[in-house]
Amino acid sequence: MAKPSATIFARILDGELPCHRVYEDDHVLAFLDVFPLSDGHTLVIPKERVAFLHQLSDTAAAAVGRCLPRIARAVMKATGAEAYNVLQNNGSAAHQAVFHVHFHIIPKVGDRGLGLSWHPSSLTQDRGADLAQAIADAID
Ligand code: DGP
Repeated sequence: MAKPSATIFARILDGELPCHRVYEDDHVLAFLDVFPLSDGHTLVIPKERVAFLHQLSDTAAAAVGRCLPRIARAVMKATGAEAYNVLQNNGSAAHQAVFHVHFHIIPKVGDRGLGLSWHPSSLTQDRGADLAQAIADAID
């Protein structure tokens, strides 16, 4: 797996590669995705260089969380989109291609935007109780 310091996004942060920047503060950079699913498809990244969401510090996570709604509002205003998806992939099996944490803001306009294949099962009472307890116990 590529080290976060070697990713395309790290090189954008370092100014080695260009981007279409839409927002920047001390902890966060947002720029247009160069392979957009729709007009205005924007990537929001922490400046902290980790691959996965669960590795993010509370400070970096709070910074990203604070600006995501503002950037989403701007994307909607600029594109006229009235619907959008926020997507955040972790791991190759989950379709992550760039191993630096990033959130996609993807406007849904007509048939352009995120396509989803969603195959829900049904949570039983017992399984729900077991899983909720296991996850609650694992929270640090
Ligand atoms: P993901 O599959 O969640 O890791 O998404 C990575 C996204 O990054 C993908 O939608 C395409 C985008 N991307 C890849 N290389 C570049 C680049 O050099 N510049 C920009 N702006 N986006 C990139």
